[in-house]
Amino acid sequence: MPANLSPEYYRAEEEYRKAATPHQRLDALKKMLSAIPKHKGTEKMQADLKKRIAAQREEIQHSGRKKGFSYRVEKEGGGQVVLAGGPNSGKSQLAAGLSCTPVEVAPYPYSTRMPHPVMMTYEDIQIQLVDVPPVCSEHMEYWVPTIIRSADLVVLVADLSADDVLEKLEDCIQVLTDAKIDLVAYKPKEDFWASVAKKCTRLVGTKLDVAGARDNWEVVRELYVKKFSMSAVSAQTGEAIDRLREEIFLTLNIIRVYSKPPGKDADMHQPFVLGRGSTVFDFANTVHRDFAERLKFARLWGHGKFEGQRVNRDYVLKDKDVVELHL
Ligand SMILES: Nc1nc2c(ncn2[C@@H]2O[C@H](COP(=O)(O)OP(=O)(O)OP(=O)(O)O)[C@@H](O)[C@H]2O)c(=O)[nH]1
Ligand SMILES: [Mg+2]
Repeated sequence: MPANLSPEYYRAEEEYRKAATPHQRLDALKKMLSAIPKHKGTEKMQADLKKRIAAQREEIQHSGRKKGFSYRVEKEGGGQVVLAGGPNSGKSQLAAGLSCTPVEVAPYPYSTRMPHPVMMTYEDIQIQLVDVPPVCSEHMEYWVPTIIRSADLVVLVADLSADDVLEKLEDCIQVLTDAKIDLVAYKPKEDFWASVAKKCTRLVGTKLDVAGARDNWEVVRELYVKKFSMSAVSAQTGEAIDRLREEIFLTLNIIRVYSKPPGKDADMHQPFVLGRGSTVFDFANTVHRDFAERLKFARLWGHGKFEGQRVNRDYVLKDKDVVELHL
């Protein structure tokens, strides 16, 4: 990534990262292209941006033609989690168990053919889960990596009832590596220009109720405990499913912040969801762009601070903080 890019460019790149619709993504890419300095040193970047703009245009046209269906899943709620794993590993059943909504489950492999988003409730927020067809070397729908690349978290599903669970996991990880997706424990800062996408991943072993599954879990754990955060559950009996909702929330690395208008009660029903490490300034920017520019200070109700403590814009917020913005 070359240096000497303007603040205008970085603003556009940030816009691209936060874009929720294909049209917003297209607008942001165009802004990035126009903000990039035009000289020999940026020729490759310009060409790359032009390619992405063309692909984005195509996606928009394509989704217009094929009414109501797009391989890209629009983000909803506090975060988007994709369930990736081998055929028949239990992804759909896990999506159903976590979200308490029906999802097509079948005893044969390749039963899921389309991306299927469902919403999971964790306390007072909703997190989007996306069930997708299997990831394996035998066969994979070409668009599955695209969905994985744009998700906020990958839940790598391992079938603990299968004695070849390790081989299946390795196969899945290899297929993703070939698709330039690197599964990692912690999400690094996103680099628009990186050719390999590093995706924060939690490994979830399922079908723990089946005989022999606990032994298989020990084997998986031993091998992967240093690489990923991990959980073992049964989507059939519901064992450890409640805990997994919380673990998914924690691995997403997000916090909830409640807005309190001055002189009024806080709205404790609809938290704003921000990335961990966000400041009062980021919160103000999320509430309203104008607020960030006009922000003088904030008052805070939360942990480790006395009630109504005055804090400045650089203050790093914690989960469940209540913030009163003063403009
Ligand atoms: N005993 C038990 N069986 C499970 C569990 N989760 C899933 N299954 C069974 O495993 C089979 C496959 O489940 P699915 O959820 O459809 O698997 P999938 O990974 O979505 O499969 P594809 O979409 O075909 O890749 C079904 O017969 C499920 O009933 C579980 O926790 N325990
Ligand atoms: Mg399925």
